[in-house]
Amino acid sequence: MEQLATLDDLPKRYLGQLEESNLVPLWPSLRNVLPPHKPMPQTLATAWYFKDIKPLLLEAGELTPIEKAERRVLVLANPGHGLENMKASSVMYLGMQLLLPKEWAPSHRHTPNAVRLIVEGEGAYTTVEGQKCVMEHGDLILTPSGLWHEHGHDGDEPVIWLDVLDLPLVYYIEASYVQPGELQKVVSAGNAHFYGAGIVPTTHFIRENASYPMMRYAWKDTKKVLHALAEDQNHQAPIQVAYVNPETGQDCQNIIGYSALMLRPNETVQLQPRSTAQVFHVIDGQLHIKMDQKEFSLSKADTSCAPCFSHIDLINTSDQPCYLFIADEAPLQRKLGLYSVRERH
Ligand code: GTQ
Repeated sequence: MEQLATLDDLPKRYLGQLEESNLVPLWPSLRNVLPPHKPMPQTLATAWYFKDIKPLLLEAGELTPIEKAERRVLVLANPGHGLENMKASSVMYLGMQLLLPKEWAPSHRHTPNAVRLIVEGEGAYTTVEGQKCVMEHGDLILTPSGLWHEHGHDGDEPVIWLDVLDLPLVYYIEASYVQPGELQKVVSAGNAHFYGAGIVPTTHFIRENASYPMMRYAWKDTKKVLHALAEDQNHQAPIQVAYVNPETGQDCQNIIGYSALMLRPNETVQLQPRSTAQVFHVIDGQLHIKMDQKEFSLSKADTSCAPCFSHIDLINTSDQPCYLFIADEAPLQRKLGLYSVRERH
C-alpha cells in the first residue's frame, strides 16, 4: 500500500484555515482508522492475578464502607486503554466485587448488561427482578439491561465475584445511566429447574420477561455437562459450552457472549483467530496461555484478556482438569455483521 502524505507535508497556514472551519484532512489519518488487513487494537494481552487482587479488595472492605461505595469493586483495567478508562477491551468491563457478611448492595437498574461469575465465599445472593439467585463458586448470574438487581449476604465469610459488563460500549454510545430503587420483594427462586427438565409451568407463557427466562446458571450443572462431553468419544475437542437463553437457544445476552471450556489433563487447545477480544477466567485448575508473543501462567481465580485476531494457545499444565469461563464480543459483532474467524497458520 502506498505511503500517504502526513500533516507535516501541509503548510501551517492551510492547517490553520482548516481548523477554523472545523475541517480535518483524511489522508494523514487514513491508515490509522483503516489499517491494512486487520484492526490495530488498543487492547493489550494482559493478566490479572487473584493473589494480587484479593488482599487489596479485602483492604477496600476496611477502608470504604459499603454505603460509601454502593458497589465495592476493583476494576481490572487494560493498560492499553488507559487505566482510568476502566476497560478490559473496547466493549468489556471487568471488576472484582467484595461483599462482606451482612452487607447489602442496594437495588438499582442500569442500561449496561452485567453478569457475575462467583469466585470465592458462600452465603451471598443476588436478587434480580424478585428472583433470588444464590451465589456459589463458578455460578453465572445475569443482571441484564434494565432489570432491578441487588446483592445481599447472610453468610459469615467475605464473598468475591467477577463482574463482566458491556459498560465501555454502552458508555461510548452515550447510553449509560442508572436508576436507584427500593428493596425488592423476593418472589421466586428462579426457573433453572424447569429448563433442565425440559418443561415449564403452563402459565409460564404469559410471563413478562421472555428475553431473560433464566438468571442463574449453576456451575455444578455446567461442570456435569462438560464432563459428559469429554466422555463422549464422538465429540471433538474443544470441550466448550455456550451460555444461552434456554427458550430461544440464542446468546444469553445481547452484546457479550459467555461460555465455559474444559481442558482435559495436559490438553492443549489452539483457538482460531477471531474478530473479537476475549476474556479468560480460571474457574479451577492451572492454565498456561499464549497470546501471540505473550504468555501467562494462570491459576484458579486469575483472569486474562486477549485482543482480536490473536493466535491463542490454551495449555493445561496439570494432571487435573482446567475449567475456564470465557467472555467475548461475538453477539455484538454478529448483529453488526462484523464477526469473522480466520485460519491459523
Ligand atoms: O453489581 O450492579 O462492577 O452496577 C459495576 C457496576 C457492578 C453491580 C459493577 C455495577 C455493578
